[in-house]
Amino acid sequence: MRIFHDDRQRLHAPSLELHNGGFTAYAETPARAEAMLAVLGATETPADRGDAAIRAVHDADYLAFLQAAPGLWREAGRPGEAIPYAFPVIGRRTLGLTRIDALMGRYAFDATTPITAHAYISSYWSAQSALAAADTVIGGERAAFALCRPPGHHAGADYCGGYCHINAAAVAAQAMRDAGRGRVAMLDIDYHHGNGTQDIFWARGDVFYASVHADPATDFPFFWGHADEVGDDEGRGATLNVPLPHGTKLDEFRRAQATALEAIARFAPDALVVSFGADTWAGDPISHFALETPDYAVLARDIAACGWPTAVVMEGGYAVDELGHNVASFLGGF
Ligand code: OKP
Ligand code: ZN
Repeated sequence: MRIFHDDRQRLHAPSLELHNGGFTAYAETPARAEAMLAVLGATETPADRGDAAIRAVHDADYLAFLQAAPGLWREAGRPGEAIPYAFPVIGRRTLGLTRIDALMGRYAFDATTPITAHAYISSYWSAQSALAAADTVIGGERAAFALCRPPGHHAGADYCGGYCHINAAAVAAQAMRDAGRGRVAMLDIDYHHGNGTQDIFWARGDVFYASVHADPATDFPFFWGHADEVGDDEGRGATLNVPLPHGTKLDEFRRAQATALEAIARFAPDALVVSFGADTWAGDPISHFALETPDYAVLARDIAACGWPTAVVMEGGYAVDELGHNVASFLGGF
């Protein structure tokens, strides 16, 4: 399987994150990509397809902000990484504020996603890797892998959060649509619900979003991913959420994925984008499922058996030492 990755995806390297009331080492590190590269072997550098496909998913003012934020932070006299702390929650106007802290809150939904000087460039190339995988699949290959890092599925059209700034999987799905694939499905099997992807396609009937994830009653991102969220307007019925409890093992996860695949089959997609996270692994430091390394091959075989041209986009997975093996197991299943 062709694998796409660009070195610039490893520039973004926040130092700390707010975790359970204190600061701990940032979990989403460049070492994650290095661990995958060490096991997977040869990768290809994606071509630069420009930002039109990114603009097809994200708002222009948000993308301008992502690029300006590190400079505004420095101009405000701040050391280190730009981190928000005040948010215009539902009901507050976003106003025309220009203070960096107001902008940070306006364009983020959490405080765990610093905008470093390299956040945009790393996320840009992560999206380019996803676009290369999408093009490969559109070109006739059965499957391709975008070794994305930073992840993307928590980023919405105009917000960052959950370690994500640009939604590479959504960019890939939209690119497939724009290349003439009439119906595109997305299967998100990261431990966390992909709230950004869900929001982006919430009111659209041409892109189906199905997610299997930890119950947001107990897990990040809390405010999305509940079973009664099914989409709206043209998109009503084109969103499916299957929340699962802590401790979930292969059998239960596989049944939930089968429910998602059956719904996708009824949608009858022309192509599939998989948001794959290995943070469902039993030893993941920030998650609470109990999948084992060989289980990923089982899940991948179930997906491959559906026969849809499939672009796999990497999302989470924070047990760095096992990450490469878990990803290799999954890709081997194809
Ligand atoms: C990104 B992806 C705070 C706990 C949760 C955000 C988790 C983002 C996961 N330290 N922080 O879906 O793997
Ligand atoms: Zn995750």
